[in-house]
Amino acid sequence: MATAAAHQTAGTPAYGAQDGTAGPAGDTGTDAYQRAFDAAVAADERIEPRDWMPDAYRATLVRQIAQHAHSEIIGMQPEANWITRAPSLRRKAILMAKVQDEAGHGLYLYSAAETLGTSREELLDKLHSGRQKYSSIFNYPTLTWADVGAIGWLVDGAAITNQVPLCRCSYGPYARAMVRVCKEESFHQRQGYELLLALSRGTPEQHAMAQDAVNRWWWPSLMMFGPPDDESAHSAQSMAWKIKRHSNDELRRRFVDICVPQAESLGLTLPDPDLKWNEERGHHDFGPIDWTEFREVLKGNGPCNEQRISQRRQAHDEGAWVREAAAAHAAKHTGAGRSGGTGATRS
Ligand code: BYC
Repeated sequence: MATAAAHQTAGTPAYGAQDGTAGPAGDTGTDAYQRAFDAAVAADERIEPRDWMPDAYRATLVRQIAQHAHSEIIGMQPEANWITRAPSLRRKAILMAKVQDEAGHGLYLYSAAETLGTSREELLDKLHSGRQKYSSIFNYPTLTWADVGAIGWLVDGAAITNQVPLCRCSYGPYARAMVRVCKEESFHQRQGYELLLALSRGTPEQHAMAQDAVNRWWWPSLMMFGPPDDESAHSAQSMAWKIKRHSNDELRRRFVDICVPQAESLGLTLPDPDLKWNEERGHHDFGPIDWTEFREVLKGNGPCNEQRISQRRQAHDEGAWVREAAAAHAAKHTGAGRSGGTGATRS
């Protein structure tokens, strides 16, 4: 919420008591808080960490932001796989920067989740034990160099289509994190497009490699937007709370419409014989998505699910000494501050 004062001037009670027991003067219980929350959402104001919010709103945000954060850090793996094999120093530097950006996105998102009262340790534990999801897309392998281009163009393109509306999410810290993430994702999408264009205009073998990558990544990219609207468990409530601004199908249609002319400029074909412009609907029609495959990937049966999680667990275990050293360093400095030390012991 923008400010408590803004609510008072709007005739709604000020926020602050997270347990909802101390209502505004003359009002007790959570009802007044609920009304103020509803009014803030209706007025397109931002809900901030110290504002009262319904438990289910908080839980939905933690679920979505955690899944998003996990996707960013798991999403580093398929591309990092190509850093040592990038075909030039320029491509290597670009790819390293991109993969580092994904780590940064994970950090912004875990921090946003922490503002909701959940710790990063708890979320990582849920990821490692399979109790929280990450995006289905990262369970597919990167078989050739062209896959790096296809991920940038299609996967980051889909991510931007999904995430630009999240910059207007009702929860302030998530919305603000998305602004920076989207700027960086735009760079990622362009590097993918430029990489595919170079391959497409290269030798016949390079063109074929680019086409093969697009063939394999197209359908999984469409699945990134989530199940069809009539099977989306959370969409209606998330849209009512203005966490999501558009339905899964709406964003998927928008993405297809964006990609068709881009594929033409790339000189590549999208692997869907049913893809055609529908004048009446003002959108492209496209063929059926294999939702059985999507459900299997979510159940853990995609081509790389096991590999992704075991590599993540291994990286976490191998990083234990860094976390321990950081905690010891922080404790040393906090201790020095508390004891009124002169700072002489600080490094
Ligand atoms: N994969 O009711 P629904 C990136 C789950 S990272 C896996 O429609 P909702 C990048 C869903 O969680 C991009 N699970 O859910 C990084 C729910 O399960 P639970 C990641 C999926 O939340 C590195 C169930 O299916 N982006 O760009 O209303 C390199 C029912 O679905 C998927 C985000 O995370 C999926 N694709 O809508 C390059 C964006 N789809 O929780 C690039 C933020 C659905 O009930 N998230 N499920 O067990 C969102 O916008 C929404 O959460 C979704 C799903 C649109 C994904």
